[in-house]
Amino acid sequence: MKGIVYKKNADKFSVYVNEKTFVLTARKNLKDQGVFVGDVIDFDENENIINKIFDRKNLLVRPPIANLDKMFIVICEVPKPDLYLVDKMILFCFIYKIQPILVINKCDENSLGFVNEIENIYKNVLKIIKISAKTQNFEDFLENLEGVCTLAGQSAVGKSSIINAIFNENLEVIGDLSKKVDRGKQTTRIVTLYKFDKNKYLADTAGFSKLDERLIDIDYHDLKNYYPDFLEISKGCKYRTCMHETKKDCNVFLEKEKGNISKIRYENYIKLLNVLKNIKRY
Ligand SMILES: Nc1nc2c(ncn2[C@@H]2O[C@H](COP(=O)(O)OP(=O)(O)O)[C@@H](O)[C@H]2O)c(=O)[nH]1
Ligand SMILES: [Mg+2]
Ligand SMILES: [Zn+2]
Repeated sequence: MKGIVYKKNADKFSVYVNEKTFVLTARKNLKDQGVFVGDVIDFDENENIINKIFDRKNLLVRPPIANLDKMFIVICEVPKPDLYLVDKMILFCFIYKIQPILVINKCDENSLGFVNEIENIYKNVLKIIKISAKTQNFEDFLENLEGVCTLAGQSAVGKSSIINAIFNENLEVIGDLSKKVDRGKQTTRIVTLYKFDKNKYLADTAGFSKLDERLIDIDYHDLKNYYPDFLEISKGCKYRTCMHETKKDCNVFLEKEKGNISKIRYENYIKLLNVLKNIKRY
């Protein structure tokens, strides 16, 4: 049988198939390779043994999770967003083939000015949805919940409230996943997926509240390729290899001055470029 690992407890792995939970162990030859939450596996339902791990789309180390499809990056007006962190998260997603979605939470109290500003900065970068966990106004969030998803964002933006709001909505949560124990006080090391109907999985991890640049494993020369909002404008740079660092011959810089590229996005790009240049990779 085929299933998705939703829980890992030492060397036991749980899957939920045909309305039944199976607790499995991995075959010897799979033990070295490791089995992770999010893995799609083939297992023997009589012996409760994992035979095979299907090829992964991605594998994240901290927190440990495989095959992540979407990351909901949550922000709100208060506490004030750290847009450098947001930009790092978006970049991380693009590198690992995860779809980033920007969630503006607390829309029951955000000012219009704030929401407009965020939409202006990010409209050419990623999908934006506006919700309120407090007033249970989050249909857009549920619609976008598909595949293996996770919440990310700095502390106090409402990540736990969103998970709670989903539970309160009485969405059907399957199997022993409906147990509410430990919700809210997760560590970064243990990940469980909550499974909702129709292939909707949401990781309960709080592990994406910061993002160490060392996890961004790219050559700094390639950084510019992960900025969809720079792409079209960068065709006007004099040199194809332009990294948009200097005024001279750079159309991205020029358009930033004119306000056609977000000043904040640009400044955070330069900051990140310099950080990546100084990371020693072995
Ligand atoms: N006004 C308002 N407050 C919210 C909303 N969502 C969460 N909060 C509040 O924001 C604070 C932090 O929420 P929490 O879920 O703990 O954030 P987390 O640290 O990201 O998990 C709490 O006091 C919540 O009640 C919302 O949609 N609107
Ligand atoms: Mg929380
Ligand atoms: Zn340039």
